Amino acid sequence: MTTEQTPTTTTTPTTTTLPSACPLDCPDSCSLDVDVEDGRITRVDGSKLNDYTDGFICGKVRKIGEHVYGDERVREPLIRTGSKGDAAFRPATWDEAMERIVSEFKQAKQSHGGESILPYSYGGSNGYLSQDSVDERLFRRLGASQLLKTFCAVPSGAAHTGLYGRMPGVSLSEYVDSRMITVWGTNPSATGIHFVPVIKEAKKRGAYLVVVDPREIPLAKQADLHIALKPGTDLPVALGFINALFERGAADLDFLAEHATGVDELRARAAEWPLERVAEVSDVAIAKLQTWVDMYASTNPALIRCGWGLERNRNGGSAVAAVLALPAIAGKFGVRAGGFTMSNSGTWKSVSTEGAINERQPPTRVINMTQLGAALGQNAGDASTPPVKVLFVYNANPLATAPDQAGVEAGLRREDLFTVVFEQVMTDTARYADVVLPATTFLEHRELRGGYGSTCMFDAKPVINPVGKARSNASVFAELCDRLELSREGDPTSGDELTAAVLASTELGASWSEQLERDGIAVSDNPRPAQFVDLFPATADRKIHLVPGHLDAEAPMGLYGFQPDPATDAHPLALISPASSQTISSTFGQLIKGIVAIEISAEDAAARNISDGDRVRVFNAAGEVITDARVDQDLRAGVVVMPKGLWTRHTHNGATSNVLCPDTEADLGRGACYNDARVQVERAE
Ligand SMILES: Nc1nc2c(c(=O)[nH]1)N[C@H]1C(S)=C(S)[C@@H](COP(=O)(O)OP(=O)(O)OC[C@H]3O[C@@H](n4cnc5c(=O)[nH]c(N)nc54)[C@H](O)[C@@H]3O)O[C@H]1N2
Ligand SMILES: Nc1nc2c(c(=O)[nH]1)N[C@H]1C(S)=C(S)[C@@H](COP(=O)(O)OP(=O)(O)OC[C@H]3O[C@@H](n4cnc5c(=O)[nH]c(N)nc54)[C@H](O)[C@@H]3O)O[C@H]1N2
Ligand SMILES: [Mo]
Repeated sequence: MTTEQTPTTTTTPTTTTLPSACPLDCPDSCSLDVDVEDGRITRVDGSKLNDYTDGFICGKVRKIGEHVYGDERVREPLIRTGSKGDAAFRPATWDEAMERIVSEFKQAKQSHGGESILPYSYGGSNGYLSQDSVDERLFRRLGASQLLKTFCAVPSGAAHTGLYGRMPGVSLSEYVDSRMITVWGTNPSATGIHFVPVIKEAKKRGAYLVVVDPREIPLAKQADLHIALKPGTDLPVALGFINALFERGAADLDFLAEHATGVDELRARAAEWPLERVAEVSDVAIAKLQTWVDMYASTNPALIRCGWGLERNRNGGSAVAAVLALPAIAGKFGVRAGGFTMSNSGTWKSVSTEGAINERQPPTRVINMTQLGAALGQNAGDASTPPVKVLFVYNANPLATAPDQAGVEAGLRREDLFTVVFEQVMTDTARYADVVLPATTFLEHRELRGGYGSTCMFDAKPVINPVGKARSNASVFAELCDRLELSREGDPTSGDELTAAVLASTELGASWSEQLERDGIAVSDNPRPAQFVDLFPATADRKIHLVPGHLDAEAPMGLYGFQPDPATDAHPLALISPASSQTISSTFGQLIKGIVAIEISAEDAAARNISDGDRVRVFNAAGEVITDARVDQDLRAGVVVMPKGLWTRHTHNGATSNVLCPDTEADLGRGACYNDARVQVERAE
């Protein structure tokens, strides 16, 4: 065992229970108890250390043993022997695999410059030790291209930061005390399960529940009001809401005068959206909109839980900004259980990994990860921009998660591209690699992570030895630095050194470090913040900026400018691809057996002569998916649904919704527009 942990309990002479914490990309950050028998995990369950997750966990992590020990686990370095995409490999030693990578790095740098190397990573680990630390050191010192990480939370982050300076949200457990809850563009029954009992309890105590989601998600069935808007129309809905508040004298002008800037400007922009026009564009009955505005204006305390479903389109940044402006306009701040929650990552905003990286970022070119297909295109390089010659993928599975799947696939097939995929399992992307490196899971390495929903931090030690020859990100990137002679005296590299370097970046680090050592968990200095009571915007003047100039300049139509639906007569249906309860993005996708269906409304199915179980072709100009149809009686017309994160094996033709997703950019932050896919569906013969 590499671990130095002391067992907390001993259930049988050979079973020890060790503490851990889940760093997967989910707001909840569960604390875990892991039973280990003879060096193998036999049980994973929740622990009570995190009182928000309170001892229960999702089904995915409960059976993570199938991921850790499954047939598809990558257990040793592999070198390609067949064609790209075939997953034909031979085993290799770490030494051989590393030497091959080092020689490709050197060659690419020599002939095309450092920018011909593209590191590609995303949400595989939300921890400070396995992303933006030693990996960044290597790629900065190589002078590699930079990756703009735009898959998720970027338009919403830009809006949240622009208006409130990343002011953390109301803690999710506080929602029990709210009298009105609006769940906007998030489906916690899949994506943050611990919020569901909180809402149930609030309802029991009499809270009024509104769900804003094109789908009838489980919470919508219990809601007092379900606003089943057309995808991508949250912006007009929220602006219409703001306008209605001003019009009926329900705007809190005193609060706004004291705490906000841009009030008149926002009011003028919202005035373009009378509820009649909103109803038409969003396809929501005006009576419903009126009831909702009335309830919100008259109920206190009221909370809005804003999720990520509304940001993944051309209007996403402005939509989130307008939603987050609502509590300010309606005067919902200044009391407990009033205000909003978006991401709570702002709890850790004082933490920086720069000390762990230990190298400044050189001014190299930036590539938007959402446009990987274009970046890998044969002719993407010219005299001023070198071609990508080496792609190093880790913490990500772009063939399954990036838009423009056909473009990504064509790029990965390029014979003159050298691709490394550093992975836990043989993903769709890994099948195209020249070299596959085996990565440890969080149960096999140390991870330091601060949550973005529940506001606690964990320093989780490994509970088992690495499976096979798997290694952690930190150790592999440090060795690559060594082999390339890029390491320097004083570079933090071990788990202890990296953890210390990260925590040293913030004044609060000493206190957190002490708590982590003593309790196994650190909590923020203000775990139950009340907005505008003991928590204020982190903007320079501590005010809410309702129309921040930099966002107004960035958005193509100005902030709050609406871009119409991209549907055409040929491709009239909006394809949305929300999270499913079986995967975390594409993680654990290998464990889903069989074909995954597309959900279509009864009305749209009937119009196309499609019955439940029929094989269908879902298509647009970018490509097609052949899969089975599931006719959903509860789904609104005009929308079809296929979960994000599917693998190529889950459809009949090996393409997923991502083949239909455009690589266009949202209005803010150049974020991905997955839900702007517009398609047609027909029966496949
Ligand atoms: N089980 C599980 N949990 C997860 C994840 C997972 O994959 N699986 N992923 C994690 C990650 S990476 C993230 S970012 C979060 C995401 O968590 P959520 O915020 O819940 O995000 P999504 O699942 O993308 O979308 C949420 C809802 O938005 C709806 N939606 C789609 N388009 C629109 C729209 O235009 N307007 C509105 N109002 N709603 C719309 C969808 O129908 C969906 O029900 O969850 C995290 N937790
Ligand atoms: N169609 C569609 N696609 C989407 C979305 C959508 O709404 N629609 N939403 C997107 C969202 S919200 C997100 S966040 C992205 C996620 O996009 P990705 O980050 O590409 O997806 P993940 O499935 O999280 O991939 C993480 C991979 O990292 C690996 N991994 C985990 N830990 C480690 C580690 O410590 N070291 C190494 N080397 N590897 C590790 C896992 O095995 C996994 O294969 O997907 C996006 N894709
Ligand atoms: Mo995400």
